[in-house]
Amino acid sequence: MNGAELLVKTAVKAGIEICFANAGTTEMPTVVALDSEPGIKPVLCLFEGVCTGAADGYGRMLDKPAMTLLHLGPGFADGISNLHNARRAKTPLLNLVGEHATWHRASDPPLAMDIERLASTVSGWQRTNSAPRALSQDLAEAVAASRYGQVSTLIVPNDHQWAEPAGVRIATPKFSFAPVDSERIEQAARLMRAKRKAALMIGGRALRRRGLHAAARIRAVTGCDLLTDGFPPYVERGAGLPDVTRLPYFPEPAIELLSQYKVAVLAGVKEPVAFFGYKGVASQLLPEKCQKLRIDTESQNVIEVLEALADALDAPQYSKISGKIASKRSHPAVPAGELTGEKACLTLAATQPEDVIVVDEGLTTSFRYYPLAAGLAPHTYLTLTGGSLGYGMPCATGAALACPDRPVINFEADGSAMYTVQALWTQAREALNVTTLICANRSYNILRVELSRVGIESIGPGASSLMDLERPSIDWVRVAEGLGVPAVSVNTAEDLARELGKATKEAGPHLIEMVLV
Ligand SMILES: Cc1ncc(C[n+]2csc(CCOP(=O)(O)OP(=O)(O)O)c2C)c(N)n1
Ligand SMILES: [Mg+2]
Repeated sequence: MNGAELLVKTAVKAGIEICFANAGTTEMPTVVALDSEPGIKPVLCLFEGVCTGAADGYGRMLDKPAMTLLHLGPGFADGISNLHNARRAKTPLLNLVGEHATWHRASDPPLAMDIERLASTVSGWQRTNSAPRALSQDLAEAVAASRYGQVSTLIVPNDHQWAEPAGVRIATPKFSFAPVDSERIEQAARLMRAKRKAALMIGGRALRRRGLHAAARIRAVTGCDLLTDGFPPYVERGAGLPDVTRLPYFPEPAIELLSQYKVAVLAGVKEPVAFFGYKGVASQLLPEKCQKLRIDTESQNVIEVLEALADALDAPQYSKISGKIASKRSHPAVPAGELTGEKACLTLAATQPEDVIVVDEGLTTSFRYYPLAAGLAPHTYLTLTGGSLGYGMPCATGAALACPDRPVINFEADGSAMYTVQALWTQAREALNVTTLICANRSYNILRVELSRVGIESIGPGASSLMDLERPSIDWVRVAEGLGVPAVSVNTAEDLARELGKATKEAGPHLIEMVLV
């Protein structure tokens, strides 16, 4: 067995089932080794930002890592933006990066780059393999580290992949969460029993069903409100589940909302901060006087931590309190007439199928959607946690591969879509059930909103040319069809409802351009 086969066998044993790849000469042994192991599905992505974003989407859905295979420093650099989003989302993710042969590196060949420095900006765990015989152990450690909710990066020299080390055993990842800190739990229980206005801010795994149930139990006995950050990576939503308030994007309304709380217990999230610094507005969103307590660490399972707190408060089981706390089923109607952002949100809420995964990168068009969706049929909702554009299409691609039996709807702003539009090709090739809704407002609209916030209402032609997406306007139907995805353009709510209904029922990817007024 050569080093590359050792890597692939170790990955299979560690539960890795998919590899989003864009490889080159330095990764060739690993490319070949993937055929020796049917356990890993190789998926070609035509840009590394698609590989990393797809691995993020896959990891968010299954809470286990997908693997990427990236080419040297330049390939890794292409993927960094979505690795940043994955890091912010605390997604388990494994990168395998090829490096030049050890004996060749010193001659400084054209593609040589400081991969370790690049990797360190996004990786919670990283290593450059030092010997072929350590490859299996390195990979097992990388997978184990990723399971806590972080990006792991293993850099492997090309000659180590070809080498055939003798007598190496396939290693298995050793992974377990740190135990719950019972003193912390007691402290939190005391705080929450004190009958002061309390917020329970939850994030990460806490927004999965079991975490939500535990949070609801805590709410049932303490009356606390349930909140999450502005851009949660993964939330299970819908009728039967407790609703979690999302912090507004701009700091002023967020600060206003949080000003009522005397106590904030944080689980799976750090203290919320403003997305940007605006002169005269605080960075921290919780009031200074509010008593804050984080009850988990990154190495604990926040679900277990919340369940321990619910038990410490003698909270009844979820089935006993769900009638009081869970969202009731709502049936919003399809609106009529010319499509606006608001009507796009209403139409999606009225039409989305049960069990759908909604990947939201709809920015100024989609922000009205979240409150409309609390009472819909159960579904999963993913957002742009790290703020780096171009996550939506790749993330939808990875989510669809993780959950092939579920429909995926990608609510996607037109500017953001163009960063990683190559993902459509992978959706076509893999026949993925993704329906992309393009929000064609033909501008970087949010930048205009940000400008008017600081009082600038009129801008010159130069600045304006950096914010409009006209001259030419993007022909979304042809872009999609050119990449193998059937597409239509709509400009009324009725047409959108009809096309969305059709697209989500038909197998394979679809794109609907929503021309917005
Ligand atoms: C990688 C990256 N580049 C640039 C930006 C800055 N930026 C934030 S929003 C935005 C424009 C978004 O336009 P679009 O996706 O069309 O959404 P809209 O504002 O029109 O709703 C830009 C360029 C960013 N957040 N991330
Ligand atoms: Mg736009």
